Amino acid sequence: MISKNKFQSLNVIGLGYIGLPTAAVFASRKIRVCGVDINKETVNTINRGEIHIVEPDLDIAVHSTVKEGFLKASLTPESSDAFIIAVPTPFKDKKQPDLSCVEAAVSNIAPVLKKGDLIILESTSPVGTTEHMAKGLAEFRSDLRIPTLNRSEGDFDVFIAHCPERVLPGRVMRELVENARIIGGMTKKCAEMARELYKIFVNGDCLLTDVRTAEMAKLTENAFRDVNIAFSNELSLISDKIGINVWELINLANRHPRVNILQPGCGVGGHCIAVDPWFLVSASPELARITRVAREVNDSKPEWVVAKISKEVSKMLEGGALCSAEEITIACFGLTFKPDIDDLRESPALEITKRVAAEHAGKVLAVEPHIGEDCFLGSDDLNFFLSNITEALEQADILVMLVDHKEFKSIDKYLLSGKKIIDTKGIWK
Ligand code: SAJ
Repeated sequence: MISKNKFQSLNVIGLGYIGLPTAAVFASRKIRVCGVDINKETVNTINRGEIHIVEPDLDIAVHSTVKEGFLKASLTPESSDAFIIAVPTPFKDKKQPDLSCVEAAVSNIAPVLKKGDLIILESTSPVGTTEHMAKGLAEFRSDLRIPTLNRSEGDFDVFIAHCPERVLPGRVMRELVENARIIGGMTKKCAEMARELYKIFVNGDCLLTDVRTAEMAKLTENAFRDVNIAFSNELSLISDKIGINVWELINLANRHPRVNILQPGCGVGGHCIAVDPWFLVSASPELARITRVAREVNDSKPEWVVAKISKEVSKMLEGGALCSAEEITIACFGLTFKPDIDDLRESPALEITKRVAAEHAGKVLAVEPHIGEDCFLGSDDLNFFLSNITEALEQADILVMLVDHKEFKSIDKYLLSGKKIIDTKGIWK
């Protein structure tokens, strides 16, 4: 059945972890979607009905929507009823936001815009980015009346909104549909138009607000999680020093009806939690004090893990069973930025493994069941050996648990006996 919605066609700019699933879900609701990406290989892969990232159920959605003709990929945008921008917003030197991908997307869509179009920024952005984007569009298209200020009033030719994505990698296809959605409009009408678009597939509540509040809400959510994880990482350092099992400690504390501490680990990675809080800090350095310290605590955890491994090596040598560090093999379990995904972006586990391999005189193995060896082919800075679970358990003297993938949780405990274990996730305790 063809949708009766005002929106029959859509461009999604950026076909990454958010853009591609979003494009596929709209296309599965019979909207004609043109996904735009700067990477030719990505475009070709999608046009073959295949995907370039790992996300449960995404392959099925892309395959069927491409086959039915509702989804296609292209290097350039085309005229449509709505545009969703889902490009990266990383930070550059000194933790300052890098908006160059948003700016490039704006200059790409500007020529094809027409009266009545809706433009949505989905990328997580510092407060003020949607207005910056609108001003950019207004410069390119002085023939269109474009709202450029938060809470603008009056009649305009195009509608602009910020609707941050909030889905969790690994559960994207489900969360896209089920999660509540924050919709910030440059005007009230802009927010209402954006709600009409998202209601095509969103079953959760659509919560309308202005663009600045929507931008700030997304940063707040990720900074809140970062601060909570930083607290758990701080507890893990204190507990280690005084000989307490931090996971037992947190489990007990969390039995209080109003306490919910997250889990410590080897650090915080990914392209969101490890990045977005800096947008708050860079906007108000003198005010965002807890946010900054939390970032620093989480960012310093990998260093602590590396030092702990090095201490374990020294202890083994002092024990006298081995003469030199070269005889000691270390196996690091997990390289991705969190469990059960294939994403290495900002991964503290990868950083730790590389650093250990650079500093340790003996062999360093890495076990990562979610990444194929070809991913590392041609990489000049690969200074460790890729291994599998059995080989690593046989060869290594020190086992370092970095990422609690389900494959590692099910390792028989007797296979770990006799090994020195550094468990940053508390699964082999
Ligand atoms: N981590 C811990 N301890 C925990 C939970 C996570 O150390 O208890 C670590 C993970 O190992 C990982 C990092 O934090 O290295 C981030 O993982 P995550 O699962 O907390 O978050 P992301 O980056 O995958 O997704 C987050 C989510 N935000 C919130 O939960 C507030 C998601 O909903 C957002 O859509 C996403 O950021 C985003 O795109 O901004």
